Amino acid sequence: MQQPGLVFSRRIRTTPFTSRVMHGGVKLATVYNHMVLASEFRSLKEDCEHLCSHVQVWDVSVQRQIQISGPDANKLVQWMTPRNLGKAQPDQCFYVPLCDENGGIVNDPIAINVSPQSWWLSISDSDVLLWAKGLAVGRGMDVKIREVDVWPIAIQGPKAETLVERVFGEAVRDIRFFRYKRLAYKGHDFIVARSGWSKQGGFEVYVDDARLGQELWDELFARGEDLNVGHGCPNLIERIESGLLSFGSDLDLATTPLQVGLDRFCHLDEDLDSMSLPALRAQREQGVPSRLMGLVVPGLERTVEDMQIYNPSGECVGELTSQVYSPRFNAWLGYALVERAAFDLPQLGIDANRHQAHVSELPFNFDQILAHCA
Ligand code: THG
Repeated sequence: MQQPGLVFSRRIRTTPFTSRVMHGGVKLATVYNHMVLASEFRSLKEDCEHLCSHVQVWDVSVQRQIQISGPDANKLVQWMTPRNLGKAQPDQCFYVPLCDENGGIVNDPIAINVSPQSWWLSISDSDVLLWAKGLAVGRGMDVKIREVDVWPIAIQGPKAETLVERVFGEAVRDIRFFRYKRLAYKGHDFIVARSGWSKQGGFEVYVDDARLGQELWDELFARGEDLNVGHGCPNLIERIESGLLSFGSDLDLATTPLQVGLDRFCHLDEDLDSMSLPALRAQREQGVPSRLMGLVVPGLERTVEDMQIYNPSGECVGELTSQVYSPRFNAWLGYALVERAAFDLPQLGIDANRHQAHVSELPFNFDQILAHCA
């Protein structure tokens, strides 16, 4: 089936790298934070294999930076998240669920404390700017909130460190997971973090100068030729195999961190000024009404249209939030929000109950999956 193209405007924004991504042969794109994001180059399978063997450069400008600065910046950001920000090191990338007064997830950004009174929230796909401004105005807080001109590039894959070291020098090797350094490129300091939305290892460069960013992009491709550097983007197969969650699909305002396995980022026993703590504490007491689980169907080589999941009596006990066929495991992999009554079932029906899926914790337990697929 022919799919429609995408029209760019000030509503669906391009990035400094869009023409390069197009020359790189992007086949499918989506919209995220009102901005274009590639989703496929050759095919999901080939993109995934390349990502897991070599190194890719991703235009992840859609990871917009919401800057919250001013005397009340720390207070506002802490109010928005149940994770204790007091524990953030100055060079740390802090994965923080943002939750509303019911514990519902507003967004799940990476927060960086860029200077003593200033945070960058590297957001997933929802309008954090409006939420933060509303809270600040409502509470009369002394902060400035804006989306800054930053367009992150991700360099991902097993050869990412080699490539990034060629451009930024050997200091790159000393950056630990979810830490960052400011490293010079052509005389300009960029934030370079060991992070990225894959489990293949790699870095993210927070490009805050569009022209230099384009030179950096071209240099990564020039210097990476012998490493088989390629174009890429967040890959559906790889991210599901790796257990990474996607806001808007697997988590949203209707779910809390306790339901989607982000408990470790909620410091419920600490004395924090955070709006979601009472609701999250109450939910911990009562137990969650549903939770996100992994589903596996060995040998099922396609996706399914029916988003419901079923118990052995054929009753609907939840819904799929993400799914993909994994060539590596020759299995269909899904995430599902499963209702409490079905928590202990080892299998659940999918695809109008035509297939039985093995239930797994997230992230998936590969040994268990391989045993099922054997
Ligand atoms: N990088 C940056 N910004 C982002 C993303 C990113 N903004 C949008 C989106 N991705 C935010 N969501 C996530 C979700 C998961 C992770 C990062 C961002 C992630 N999680 C690791 C995990 O689940 O194992 C580690 C989390 C931790 O231990 O702190 O990487 O990718 N800049």
